[in-house]
Amino acid sequence: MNRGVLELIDTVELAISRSTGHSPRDVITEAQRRTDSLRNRKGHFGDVLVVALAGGTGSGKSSLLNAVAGEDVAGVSVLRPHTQTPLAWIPVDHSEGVERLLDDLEISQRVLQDVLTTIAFVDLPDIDSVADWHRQMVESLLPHVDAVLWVVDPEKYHDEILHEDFLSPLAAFEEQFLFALNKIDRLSVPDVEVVREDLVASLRHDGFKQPLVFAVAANPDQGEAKGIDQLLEFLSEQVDVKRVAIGKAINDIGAILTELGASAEVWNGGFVDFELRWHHARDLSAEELAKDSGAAARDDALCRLEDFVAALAVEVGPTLGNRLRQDFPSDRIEQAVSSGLADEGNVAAEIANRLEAALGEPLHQLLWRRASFAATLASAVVATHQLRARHLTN
Ligand SMILES: Nc1nc2c(ncn2[C@@H]2O[C@H](COP(=O)(O)OP(=O)(O)OP(=O)(O)O)[C@@H](O)[C@H]2O)c(=O)[nH]1
Ligand SMILES: [Mg+2]
Repeated sequence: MNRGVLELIDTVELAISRSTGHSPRDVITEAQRRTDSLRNRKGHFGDVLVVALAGGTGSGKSSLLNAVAGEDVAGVSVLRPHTQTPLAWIPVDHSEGVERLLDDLEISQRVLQDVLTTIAFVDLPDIDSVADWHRQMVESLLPHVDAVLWVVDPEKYHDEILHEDFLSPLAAFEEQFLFALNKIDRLSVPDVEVVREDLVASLRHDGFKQPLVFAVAANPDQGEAKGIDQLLEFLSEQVDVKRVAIGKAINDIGAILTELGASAEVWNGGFVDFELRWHHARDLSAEELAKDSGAAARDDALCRLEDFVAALAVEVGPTLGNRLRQDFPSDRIEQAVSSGLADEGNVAAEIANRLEAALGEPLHQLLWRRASFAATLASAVVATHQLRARHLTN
């Protein structure tokens, strides 16, 4: 799915770039604006919700992944730091888009899972001890993943590096951030809420408006993990939210294409018999002029060719129509007729050749550009229908 939507956006952009001169300028500008906003949409453009786990060393990122998985997929250790290279835990049945995303992020450790069919987790090394792990890395992750789950523990949730180097400068990405206060088994029950509120307060201080904090115990010293179900419940709701957003994006692409096509009147296919009709008008004029090059015959030829251009201008819609009228005014057509009769003893074939060079070729070029625009548009429309069908059946 990921690949589908992004490739479709590429095709839409190609259609937009080819629409110049065929669709009105304001329609093109609006189509470009809407396409840009689709491209700038945050997160992974696919049917799997991709969540990255970030945080300080020992906060419990790998333990959280293991708790979600119900088995040990990620190495956990009391020795710090532990996770050295990122690990992706992805649904067995994932789209090619997920592979591409992991390739882009250079994540080669991939564990396939059939526990959560629509959620993938990426366990990252800690933010404080890996030498080249810096804020830019989180920033570069953000357009690819749907969410970053920051895992903190009750001892280090005030950590300066975490707040000053990461969270505060990235507060604008609040929509994509979630927080897990881990190791709540180390706190008394009333203290869990106190610490949670204190964390919320420091996140507000960092610039977050409504930070979302889940209290969990991924790997408690005693007993079962806590709070994982609530976290997963929330993430599955996000899967639905995301599906709706992608459905909207596909519909929006459909609307952009329809408007581009309608404003250029390319749907009626009225220009496809151009060659045939042009040859007819050209050859008939050439034959008559070869027989008689007097003023009346010239007027007849002029009228026939003018009618041809005028009819074409109506069929190709207002934008290209105006261009045709502008580029092929009466005096240009008159000149073409005169140039067709430049030599003494003209024969029809030669006149036809000269009419072809003076009118046929330039008209052909304009229409060829329109045909390639129409073809790009048509293939994008077909791809949109296919994608919508796939999205609805998924
Ligand atoms: N008491 C308690 N200990 C936990 C909990 N979650 C994790 N731990 C312990 O915390 C330690 C660190 O856990 P990890 O999961 O390796 O932490 P990490 O964030 O992946 O650390 P790095 O890979 O170094 O970044 C381990 O000894 C875990 O057993 C929890 O909920 N409660
Ligand atoms: Mg780890």
